[in-house]
Amino acid sequence: MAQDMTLLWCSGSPPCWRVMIALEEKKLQGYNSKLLSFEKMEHKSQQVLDINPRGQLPSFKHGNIVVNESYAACFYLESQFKSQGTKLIPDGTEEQALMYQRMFEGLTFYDKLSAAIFYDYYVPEGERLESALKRNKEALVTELKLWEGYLEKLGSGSYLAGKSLTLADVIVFPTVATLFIFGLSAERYPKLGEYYALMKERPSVKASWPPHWPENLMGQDTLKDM
Ligand SMILES: N[C@@H](CCC(=O)N[C@@H](CS)C(=O)NCC(=O)O)C(=O)O
Repeated sequence: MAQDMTLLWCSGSPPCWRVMIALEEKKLQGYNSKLLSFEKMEHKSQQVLDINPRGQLPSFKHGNIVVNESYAACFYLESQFKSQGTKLIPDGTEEQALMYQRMFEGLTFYDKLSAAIFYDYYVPEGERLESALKRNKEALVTELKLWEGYLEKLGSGSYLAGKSLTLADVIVFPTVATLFIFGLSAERYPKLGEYYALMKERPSVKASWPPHWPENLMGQDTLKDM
């Protein structure tokens, strides 16, 4: 069924991972999956540019339809395959509102994470400032406290918008996983730690786990003092 779908992606990219989790949850296994190398600049190859003029990953095609933006691809998959696999948009008014709220706050969360851990990638060498990196890390701490509070309010074993998995989890979980891979302490952020553990067990997450994240990368300590 998914043979007419193609996903170009790179390992460890939260935007790519969102789409992969959505495909798994919607039972769309069997799509054409092409792992590209960021280091080799394959995201700027003709193969990508033909689908995505921005030269970014994910790049996603279903038949002749192109939906590259990760949020858009997740919404598209849910609306095209509504009755297949996990229902990702809840019917309940409150749960649905919370899902929308959290998934779009997820953009800010991802920006704050990126500014703290990919600082050297985004800022050229001569323009880097210790004070700016410190400020970015402080902004991430403020953000982390917000999400810790959201999860605390929902209670143990909850997903981001309530008792069931929704698009908010599909979209925000890769950000949370990246935090822990980069050394965030589950002792300091126990609710986020619990949520990470809950999501890690989902077959969709296991099936799409970034291949370059073996256990031996867990020692990364960029965020250990946050
Ligand atoms: N808004 C896009 C962002 C995609 C994105 O930034 N992808 C990164 C990989 S994580 C990329 O391809 N960066 C290369 C570039 O921007 O040139 C989405 O959510 O799909």
